[in-house]
Amino acid sequence: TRKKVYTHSERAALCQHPLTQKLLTIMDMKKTNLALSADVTSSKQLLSLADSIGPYICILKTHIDILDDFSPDVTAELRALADKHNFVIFEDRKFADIGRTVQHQLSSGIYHISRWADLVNAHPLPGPGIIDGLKQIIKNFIIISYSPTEAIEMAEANSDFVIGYICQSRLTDNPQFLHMTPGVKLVEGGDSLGQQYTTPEDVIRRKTCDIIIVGRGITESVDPVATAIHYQQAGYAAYVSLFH
Ligand code: BMP
Repeated sequence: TRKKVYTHSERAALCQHPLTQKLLTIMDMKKTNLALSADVTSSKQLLSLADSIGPYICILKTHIDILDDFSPDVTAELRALADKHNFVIFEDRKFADIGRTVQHQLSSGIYHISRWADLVNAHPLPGPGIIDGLKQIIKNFIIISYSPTEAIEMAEANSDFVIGYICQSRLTDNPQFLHMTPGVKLVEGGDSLGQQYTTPEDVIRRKTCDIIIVGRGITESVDPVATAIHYQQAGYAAYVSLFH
């Protein structure tokens, strides 16, 4: 467990990175630690989710390459919605190559990720070159912590760029780094392809992570907006309970 638990606004004041400050301020103002993983294959559906659920989230997480009907208008529209509802766009690209290749993957191709994403993520496995490559093109990224030792080392060495981790439990007491956890549902369980779910309460209270990432728990529910509000409330109540 952590030695000291900071509120979102206390942490915003402690953090140096502008995007971390922005995110923590959004979390504080909108009372949400919910990230929506909008894993749909239709652009219309993606934009509709972003607009209707935008008021309740701090982050919209995308997999832009799963859209069947991608066009640059979609990302322009997403940017407008991010400004309208005040959320951060995180493209879950999981970069994992040498520096020069990830630079191309980030700025070129069909998606031009660096033009519209606030945040991307990378595996620590390729070593420091991946960070150096990404750094020259985008200001913000997070590290996926399947190998925690390497992830922490890389994050600490690049705290001007790395804003946090994708992980299943808190890796470090350093309040500068946000911990974001996927595999969250209101009811524990799994899917038929190996996904394991834990609850908002477990992620925020027991594992002391900062942000819950929820996909199908919301997108496949009968009423996604009402369900998103439910996750927002469950996640935020767990955060508030840390101070009681
Ligand atoms: P869902 O809540 O529908 O299971 O979606 C989880 C989302 O989080 C997916 O977009 C997936 O790519 C992502 N994710 C994950 O599930 N586990 C990881 O270890 C890393 C991820 O990015």
